[in-house]
Amino acid sequence: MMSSKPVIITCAVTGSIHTPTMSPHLPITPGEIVDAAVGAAEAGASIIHLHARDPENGKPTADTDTWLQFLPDIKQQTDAVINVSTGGSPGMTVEERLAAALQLKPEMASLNMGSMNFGLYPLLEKYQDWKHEWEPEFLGMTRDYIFRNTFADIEIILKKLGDGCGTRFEFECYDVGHLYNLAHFADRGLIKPPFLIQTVFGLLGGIGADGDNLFHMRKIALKLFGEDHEWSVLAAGRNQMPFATIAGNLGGNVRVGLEDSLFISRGVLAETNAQQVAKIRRILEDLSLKIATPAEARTRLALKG
Ligand code: KMH
Ligand code: ZN
Repeated sequence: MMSSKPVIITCAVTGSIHTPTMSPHLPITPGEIVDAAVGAAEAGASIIHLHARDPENGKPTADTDTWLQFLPDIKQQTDAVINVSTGGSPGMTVEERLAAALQLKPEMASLNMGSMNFGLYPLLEKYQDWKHEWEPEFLGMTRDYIFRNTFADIEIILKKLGDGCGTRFEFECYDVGHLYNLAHFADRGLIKPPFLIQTVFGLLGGIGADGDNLFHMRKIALKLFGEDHEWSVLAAGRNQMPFATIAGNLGGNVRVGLEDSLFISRGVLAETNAQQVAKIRRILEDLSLKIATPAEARTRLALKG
């Protein structure tokens, strides 16, 4: 049965996977990140998921001062929910990944629900003529990279950021086991519903972007969390829009943005994050679905506002 609930669109504007060589449109500087976030919010995103990059070379950074160069402006210019990554980027320690969020005390932060291999090297093989030396080194590192999110790490983030700062979470689940990890923390009373469950498809190391997997993740999330969760979907690369379209039509929420795909259609780079938000909004509205406002997202996710 199709839900009539408005679809919450999250836009992840820059991330820490793509590098400057891959697209001239990837937001890098604080000004570019502000413009990307404001444009995405104006196009219909009610949540903006953020990472910081070194303005000089685009490398993902954990430096809180860099965050402070764009976050206040985004808050001032939009009503969107700010979601700060605690996933950071390959190579950062868990402490580094958490540092900015602990100071910024955002309404939302991402929380990755299990350790996994994280392979970016297929991207490495697609590009040449790198703009910066760090890019091939960074992508090559993921031939043997473990994205660390142990039970103890997760518990620390829940306590320090959740209990300590009133931040609520986008629970990133890259495979079926991550849903059970989340249920474990719910059973222990360390998290309270409603849970925003971001099911992630198509990253090497996580569950593949196969339609059967989408339905399976949805089914298990429903079994484990029932009415206590808001289901959302992101798929990397070319599966971004098809998966978001299916999720929206199944009563789910969606995430788009240049963090997850650099493209607007086959072989065509997105020039802005807003283009991707506008596209999924258009598709969903054409299918008679409504788009959630930031106020609706805050209520449904029980955010501190
Ligand atoms: N890069 C995404 C697939 C995080 O920032 O904590 C997942 C993500 C992780 O957004
Ligand atoms: Zn992220």
